[in-house]
Amino acid sequence: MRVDVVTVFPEYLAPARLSLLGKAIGAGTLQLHVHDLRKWTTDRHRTVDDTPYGGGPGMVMRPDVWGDALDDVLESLSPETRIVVPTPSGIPLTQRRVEDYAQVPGLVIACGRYEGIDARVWQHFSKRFAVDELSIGDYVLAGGEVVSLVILEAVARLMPGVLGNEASAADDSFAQDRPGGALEGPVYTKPRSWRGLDVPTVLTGGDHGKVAEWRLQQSLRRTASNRPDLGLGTEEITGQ
Ligand code: JBB
Repeated sequence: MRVDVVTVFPEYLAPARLSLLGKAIGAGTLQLHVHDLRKWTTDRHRTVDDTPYGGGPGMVMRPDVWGDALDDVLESLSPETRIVVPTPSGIPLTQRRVEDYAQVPGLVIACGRYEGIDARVWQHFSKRFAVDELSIGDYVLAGGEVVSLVILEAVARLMPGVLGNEASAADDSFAQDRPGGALEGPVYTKPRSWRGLDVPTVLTGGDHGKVAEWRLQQSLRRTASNRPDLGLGTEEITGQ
């Protein structure tokens, strides 16, 4: 698939060329195109922002600069391309949505800075493309660049041949087939005893039924403790 990222900090995307993502780019599985938004400015100071109408703190990114940038970037792209706009006010990124993105021909990720991008940009481009305002959590970042790295990595590891171990992608926290969407439990490897701490004996006993039962219990306990919002109460663990 093809991903275009538009940003005032194109160097921020350099880590995408490393590791698993870099391998996907090298193999041609992922085509990454990073664009400097300032290329579409027309004034001497290469201005991308201005003061907000109605008052308030900070600056807002100008619609004219973003409009010209997206006209050019989208020109040659499939109409099935999704426009993704990182914003703390967006819909939550979930593994389900990552799986959906992995199926489309391309994404254009529009990275805002300051207090965000003039809302008319999305009014305009949603006439021709699906636009997703997207949040990766309930906190505020300084810009959408880190969000674009998150999306790229989450999507790339689902592409054929990227992970190497095709089993791992399906069997992790947030896998849709885990009972009730519970989290993964703790994991262990050698040595069996480390700094006086032993691996739980059930994992070394060779009874695969007991191992599965123990892992389910650990998974539900961790989910109830760390993620009460996922709606798996302690009754699923204690049976009461
Ligand atoms: C960003 C977090 C954007 O779009 C907005 C907005 C508000 C505050 C800051 C930003 C910068 S971009 S992506 C995730 C922040 O409303």
